[in-house]
Amino acid sequence: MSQNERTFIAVKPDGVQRGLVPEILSRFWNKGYKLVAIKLTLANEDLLREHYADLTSKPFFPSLLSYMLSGPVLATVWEGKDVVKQGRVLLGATNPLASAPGTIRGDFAVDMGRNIIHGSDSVESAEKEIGLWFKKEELVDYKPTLTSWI
Ligand code: FUP
Repeated sequence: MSQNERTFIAVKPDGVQRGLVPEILSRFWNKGYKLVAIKLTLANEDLLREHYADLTSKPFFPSLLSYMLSGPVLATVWEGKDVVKQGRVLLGATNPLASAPGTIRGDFAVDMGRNIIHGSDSVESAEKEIGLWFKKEELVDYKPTLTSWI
């Protein structure tokens, strides 16, 4: 845990198409985190096989793949104290039926296969995922003026 910890958060195709991007970005900004990278992108199968390397043998992997390829993904990187763990708290449980109200999945989703958002589950995964989805020069280094007191 550090002040400069980073996490990878992706709004999945259903979240983008349902217009949930502003709501989701607001939740991270309002919590006090700093956005350091953002892009709307179409994933490809090679990227997703690396991103979900531990899930490729699961029976649900083909449907996860086609879901993640069904439209643009908003890839983001956020920075701040304990952002990996706190990001997962903001997201809620993987299965939206188990996600508490007040969390992103708890408020906006009902289906595990359409759970609108991804967040890194550890600092190590975050480093791997940031490297997969972003080039080094896409991560912006700046001092936030609005959140520096949080
Ligand atoms: P998470 O870390 O919350 O994204 O959850 P996982 O890495 O375990 O799963 C990645 C994605 O696979 C989930 F967001 C949804 C999907 N999934 C299923 O569709 N069925 C399952 O049984 C488990 C995961």
